[in-house]
Amino acid sequence: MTRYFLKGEAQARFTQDRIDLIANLAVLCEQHQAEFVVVCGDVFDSNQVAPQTVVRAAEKLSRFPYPVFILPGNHDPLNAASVYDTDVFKGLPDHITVIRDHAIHRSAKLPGIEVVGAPWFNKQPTTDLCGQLLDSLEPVTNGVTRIVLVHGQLDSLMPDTSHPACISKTAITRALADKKLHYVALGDRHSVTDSDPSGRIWYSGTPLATDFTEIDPNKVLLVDASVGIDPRPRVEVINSGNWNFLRVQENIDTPDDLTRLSSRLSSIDNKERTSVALALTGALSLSTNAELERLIETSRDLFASLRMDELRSDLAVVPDQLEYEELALSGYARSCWEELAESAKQSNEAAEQARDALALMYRLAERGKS
Ligand SMILES: [Mn+2]
Repeated sequence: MTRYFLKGEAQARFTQDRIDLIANLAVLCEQHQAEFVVVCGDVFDSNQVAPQTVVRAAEKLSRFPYPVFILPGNHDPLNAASVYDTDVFKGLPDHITVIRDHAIHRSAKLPGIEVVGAPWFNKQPTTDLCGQLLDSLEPVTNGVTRIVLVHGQLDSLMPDTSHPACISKTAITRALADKKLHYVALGDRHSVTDSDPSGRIWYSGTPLATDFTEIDPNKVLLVDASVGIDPRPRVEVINSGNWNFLRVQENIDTPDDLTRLSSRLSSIDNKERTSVALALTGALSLSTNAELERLIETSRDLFASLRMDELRSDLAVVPDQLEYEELALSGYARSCWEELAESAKQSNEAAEQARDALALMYRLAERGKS
């Protein structure tokens, strides 16, 4: 997965961490005595992902000591270009299963467990794939726990449910009542979501954060299927990732505000795995603005990335009399400054350009002083 704001080594670290996550999950399984893993779609960002990524992920999977069930999602659907039809995936050991149809999977290693899923075959399904699967299921035999793997958006969480591929929660609730399943593992949302009071319909979110929009990323769910049938499954949220995509919102008017921003940035742990988007508002003097630019410059190399979120920022740089005097300009430079300062007071596009020009002049004149 490439992120336009991650450059060079930060992108390489992100890519590697996503692959290492597979081995880390095995460690978590051991720690928590989990017996198998289900992954509900979008293991890969796309079927056109770099061959190196596929080979490396498959190699880690081939060493994974627990059974894994992988459901193709909208990013990695089972179409003609499917990543799951590559030789490396077809050569994976038997305990790594890609869900390719509605067949029920049982394993001698997992007595009393059934896994079934609704894979995506293309990026734009025109029907509720989960509902279709549930229709085809018979009630579960006594003593068996059946887990259903689904990918997509649950209608109960959507503001607009008109899309034909929306997953009907009513259909799931009905299937639960009909004893066709015990637990629905959902994928697509990147935030852990307990989607039903029964505790049987969960999005596990994303095991490694990928974007600024996620609410509760870096998590996996530990589900106790042995008590899954009655009265409700025990589900524990476990940390699995350590990337952070952080929006830092601050109002910057004075040098004190800048100090606050500076200490907020320096207090962030694990900077090399943190991407920061600065959403800054306020009206600041040229000297404070120059300080801010220095802070951004020095912080940038510490973080995986650090940039101004222009859409969410609104900073006006306003020269003050003191700065003018401090620079002790004369001759042409002085009249130029005065003219620009006059334009900067307006509230039009030219004023914005004048303020930018003043900021530049301030920096150059300051540099000339030292
Ligand atoms: Mn998806």
